[in-house]
Amino acid sequence: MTALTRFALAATASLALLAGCSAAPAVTTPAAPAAPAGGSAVEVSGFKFAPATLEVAKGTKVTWTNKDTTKHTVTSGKDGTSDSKFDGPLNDAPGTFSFTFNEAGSFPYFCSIHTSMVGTVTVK
Ligand SMILES: [Cu+2]
Repeated sequence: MTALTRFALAATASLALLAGCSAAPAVTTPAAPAAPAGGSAVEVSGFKFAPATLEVAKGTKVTWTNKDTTKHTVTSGKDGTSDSKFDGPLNDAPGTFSFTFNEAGSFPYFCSIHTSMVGTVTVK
């Protein structure tokens, strides 16, 4: 075996090692956590909350936007009785009210001017 042949064999072996390395499984990057399902915006239009039921993750700030040309409120509670968790005026369009839900649970609300307008925010 000549010195050149030995060098060639060594080089081939090195290449094979390198190839083996690059064929190793790539480290997979975990996918970014998915955003919480559902939006955090409620539109108030035609004397209705839309969506009337909204599901959000704890810590989500929900914003109601009034599209009507009349005032509404976003008042927590049910059957027209406030439970004082939140109570926001919604001036005529484009009035907005926001509330951050930091506790899990089901939070019904209504409009204190038009008590047939009802909605619920469910916090997971
Ligand atoms: Cu109203």
